[in-house]
Amino acid sequence: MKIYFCGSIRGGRQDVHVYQRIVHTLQTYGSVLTEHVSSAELNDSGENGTVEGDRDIHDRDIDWLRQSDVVVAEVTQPSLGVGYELGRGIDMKKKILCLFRPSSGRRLSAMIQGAADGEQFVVTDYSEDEVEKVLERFFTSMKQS
Ligand code: 6IA
Repeated sequence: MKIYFCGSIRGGRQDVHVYQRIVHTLQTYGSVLTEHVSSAELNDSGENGTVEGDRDIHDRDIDWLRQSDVVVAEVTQPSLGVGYELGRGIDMKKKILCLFRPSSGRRLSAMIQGAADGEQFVVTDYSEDEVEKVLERFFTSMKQS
């Protein structure tokens, strides 16, 4: 299974340790095309020393999104790029799981919360120590449907 993981980069890297835990768990379910999103070396300017233009990043990511079987997004840290990927993913009729931590004190955008239909587009509140449990529940229900 090809998994596309979304998490904030230029939107802010505060949650990178959570992204690492999610990606580590996702790797037990399939191949994560966007593992670099959880890299601690990637800063909030979205650079890691590689010379890569924004258009190349965009085109490669959209190509991976197209190839993916499922999209998992950590949406607690607001990110324009993640919101964009989710919109494109909905259009491509991808199965999508959004993970939000209410303990952040934030409120999730109505455009994400309001898109939830409980089937194709699932939004789940969770806490960091529930990552493994929440993903297990999601992938088990995916297998059954
Ligand atoms: O607006 P943001 O930068 O927060 O958007 C984050 C989302 O866009 C992530 O889910 C990524 O899939 C995608 N994205 C944004 N910047 C990059 C990027 N930068 N590389 C790959 N995906 C990106 C360059 C890093 C590279 C040199 C390793």
